Amino acid sequence: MKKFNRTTVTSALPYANGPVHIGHLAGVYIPADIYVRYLRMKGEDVIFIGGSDEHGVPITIKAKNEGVTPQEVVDKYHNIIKKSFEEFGITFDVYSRTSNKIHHETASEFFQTLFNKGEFVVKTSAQLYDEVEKQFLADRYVTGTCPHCNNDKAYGDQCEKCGTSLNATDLINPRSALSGNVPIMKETKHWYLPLDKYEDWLRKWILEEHKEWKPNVYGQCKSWIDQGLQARAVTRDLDWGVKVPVEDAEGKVLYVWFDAPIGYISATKEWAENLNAANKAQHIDKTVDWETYWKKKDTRLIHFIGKDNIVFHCIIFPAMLHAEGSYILPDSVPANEFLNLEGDKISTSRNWAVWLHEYLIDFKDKQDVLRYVLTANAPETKDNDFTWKDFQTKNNSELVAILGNFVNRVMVLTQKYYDGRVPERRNELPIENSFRASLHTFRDKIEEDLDNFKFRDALSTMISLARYGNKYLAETEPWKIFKEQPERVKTILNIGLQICANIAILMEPFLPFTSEKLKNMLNLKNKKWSDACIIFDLLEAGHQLNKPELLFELIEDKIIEDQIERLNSTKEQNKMTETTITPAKPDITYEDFAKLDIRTGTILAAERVPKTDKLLKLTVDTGIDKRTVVSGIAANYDTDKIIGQKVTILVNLQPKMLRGIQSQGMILMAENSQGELCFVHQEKDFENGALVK
Ligand code: B3M
Ligand code: ZN
Repeated sequence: MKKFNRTTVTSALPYANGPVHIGHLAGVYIPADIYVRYLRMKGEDVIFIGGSDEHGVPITIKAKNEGVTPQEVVDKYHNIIKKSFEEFGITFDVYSRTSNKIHHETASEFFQTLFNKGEFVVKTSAQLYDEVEKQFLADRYVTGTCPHCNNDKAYGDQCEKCGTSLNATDLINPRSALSGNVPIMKETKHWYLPLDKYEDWLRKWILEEHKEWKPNVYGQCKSWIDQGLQARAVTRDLDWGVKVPVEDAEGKVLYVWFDAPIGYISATKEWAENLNAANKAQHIDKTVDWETYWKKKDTRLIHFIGKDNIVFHCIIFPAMLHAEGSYILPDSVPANEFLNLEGDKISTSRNWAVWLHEYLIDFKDKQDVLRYVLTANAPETKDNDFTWKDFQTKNNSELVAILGNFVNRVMVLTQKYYDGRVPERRNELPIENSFRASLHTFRDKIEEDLDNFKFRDALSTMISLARYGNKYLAETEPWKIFKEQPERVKTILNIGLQICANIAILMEPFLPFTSEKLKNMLNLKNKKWSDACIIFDLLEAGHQLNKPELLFELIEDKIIEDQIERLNSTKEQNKMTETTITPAKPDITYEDFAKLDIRTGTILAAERVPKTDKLLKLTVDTGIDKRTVVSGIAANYDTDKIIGQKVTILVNLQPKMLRGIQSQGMILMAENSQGELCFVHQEKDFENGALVK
């Protein structure tokens, strides 16, 4: 094993185009925070880097939709996200943002270095361009018909109906999402990172030298490399982002995935600057150097991310760092799979999520309950599901019934029998001897698991110490023998309290708020990670404890039902609004519109057209005449229900033969996303033949 003297931990920079939810927490930030807290408790030199990813097309789309600037969008969400992380005890050393000046400078310099070294290739290609908006269209900005499933609302990067990834140029009938116009193809120049050039190097570095990476990460890298790597454009035609710092790059910015990982480096610079300034102000003679954390060979770099970011952190960013030449490479990338919510993929656009800022409104001060459930259920090796029922069960049957109950019984009995003073331990029986001999295995196991990023297992070992404590109480029953064997009870409660104290230390990385509370109750001070499970007497006899308080409380069915109810209504709403709203049609002139002769009318008679499901033959009084119109509304209206119905009718449509009947005109109907039709009729009872204009 290589010897490291410090660790740089990064966690994916969330896009500042929405708040963060439980999926973010479970996949990235909780594991990273547990890991960092653990290293800190061991006294290691570690920095924990975070920040918001504030560039990219989705942010510009959001800004456009909301009629604000991209900067306003990221300011809003950066603050919400930062606050959520603070509230959940994610202890970043710095939480930066990529719209900061320091980041623009750092990313720009990085690009410049690669450019000067001749690491890019320049290519010109034809891309979709919106002539009305005078703008090249990112794939997301183009909609059209999916060539695979015919969905006419597919996006240029993906068809959400059949899930196929697309290029905007694959779409049939592409339209600009900005203007609705048909885009043209126009030549544009971009800088590409030739990943093919690094293929052999990557193959060796990952597939041979990092066989220890998590199987899901290693597997994804292998499949990318085996498929053959291609040059990737690292610039875009966009006006939001880090300007491309070379000549002849007007209107171009760095691709968001080029600048975002450099954000880890910029954030580290910011951290060092801030810390040095603070030290100086306090006359502390200590400075830190950001480069130590990124360039020294004895620094270990670890990226915590979700599985959709693997290629960027294992292949593209390392290739960038390698090309630059002066940086270290990640030692490990413990990516997680996805967390689903009640069986469905978490989705920001469909509001299918448990948002962190909302959780705390309903579950005040229960950060650790969520931290616990999300760690116990972490999608470490496969996708996992968060359900409210499971949340309740884990709270009630594990946190309350095992952990809380054990601590509470020991504390309350000590309070009752000894006024909250730690009793003396006199004689130990075999049960205590064997426990004492095995105590170290709890910490050993937790360390081994944390060192290997197995957070679920580590948490479960911590809980098993409380489980052991409960079993010990059940076997020794101090409350039953207090009268007959007072000395024995002293020993039992002393041991119980030592277990509580060990738990208070071991739980800190996982449940920091509860650990704090328990340490206060135990009046436990200045204990280190290395004390746990080694020093048996963490609490001396005679030590005064504070008043016991409950660590956790039961969550009632009603609370859980309300959450489920809320999700159900989200589901209903989504069904209603999955309106797959038809994209806007191209503009027409007023003259085009004026050609339409639309009038008010009344249905006089209706009959089904034989052998069809949809068609009705209607007789309509148009004010001008009484005429026959064939209309496709039979699925929605019975013939006898629509006699006398006021309608709006296009009267100058060329007559057309439908099933042998000449149809003269078109009744205007509105159609919702479910294909249901309804009449468009006037609010007042106007005479037939009134002009609609
Ligand atoms: N913002 C994607 C994401 O939030 C992206 C991560 C950047 S890490 C450098 O999933
Ligand atoms: Zn499709």
